Amino acid sequence: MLTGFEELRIRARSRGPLPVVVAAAQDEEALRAVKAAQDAGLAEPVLVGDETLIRPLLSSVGLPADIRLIHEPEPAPAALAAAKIVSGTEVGILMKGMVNSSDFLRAVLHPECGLRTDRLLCHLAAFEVPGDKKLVFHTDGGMNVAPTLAEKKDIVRSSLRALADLGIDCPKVAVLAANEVVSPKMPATVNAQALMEMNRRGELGPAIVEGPMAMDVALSREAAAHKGIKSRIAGDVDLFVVPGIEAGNILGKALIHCAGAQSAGVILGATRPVVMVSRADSAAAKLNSIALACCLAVGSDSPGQTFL
Ligand code: COD
Repeated sequence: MLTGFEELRIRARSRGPLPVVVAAAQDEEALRAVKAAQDAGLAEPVLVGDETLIRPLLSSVGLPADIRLIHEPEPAPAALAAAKIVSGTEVGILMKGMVNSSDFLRAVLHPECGLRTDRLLCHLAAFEVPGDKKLVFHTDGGMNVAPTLAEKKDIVRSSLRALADLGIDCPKVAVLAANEVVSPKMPATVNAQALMEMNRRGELGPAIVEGPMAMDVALSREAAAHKGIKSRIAGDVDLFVVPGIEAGNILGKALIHCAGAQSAGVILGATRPVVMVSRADSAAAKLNSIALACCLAVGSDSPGQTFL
């Protein structure tokens, strides 16, 4: 169990500093995060982007003028250049700056950038929600738009590998839907049941997977009891599997903006860790994401498998 981002940042310190290459680095919050990560011994920053916009930000965030900076004014080409630099490092991290998510992900997927593997890439978000005793994880609210059942299987398997690298060995996994009744009219419920059966057959990795499950049951043992649902995970879920990108994206932003959650986001399945948070996210969220990427890059208690 990870109690929160402070524990994650402390763990990450023993893994760093790692090269962090920022794509379209003309983003003050990203630069603040990189500076904080450098001060914490997590990052050796490399900036790729519009030098005319980046230079004036350097002194205001406290980064040195002689920092490694590659001038590429257009965001999409900057993402391609940054991805190529990261793939040339042994354990570097790619980080999204002021570039649209789809353009950024196309650079990660570009066959010439060297970050693609034969695995499905997916997004894993972490949240520290005020009042909760542990970090929780959500997938996939950031990359795969409407994953098929086979893709959801890959997404769950990748996320479980990442959680294992973080020392969470038998996570409790809720496959979310609108309710607990399986109905062909609600494909998310059918997929959730299939994923639970895959888990029973041992196809997903060590985990307790339950679904379909509505969010109230996933979050509350009392709600489960009230609905007469027997669950081993209600109120204590580690990983929430959302039905599609919209649900995940809306849920994550609601946690941040309505519940005051802190967040982090990474892409799993590439040859190197990739930090992907929203451009509007705070410097703290970007720092948390660098810490998460550091822990996944080098593994935690056991040698890391996520990015091998
Ligand atoms: N994993 C591995 N390979 C992939 C993946 C994946 N998740 N997605 C696509 N590919 C491969 C395909 O097999 C193909 O070879 C090539 O990449 C191109 O695939 P397309 O045609 O589907 O690619 P695009 O460019 O149309 O779309 C890929 C994106 C990842 C850009 C797209 O799915 C996307 O925009 N996702 C949502 C990103 C987003 O807006 N997130 C919001 C977060 S703030």
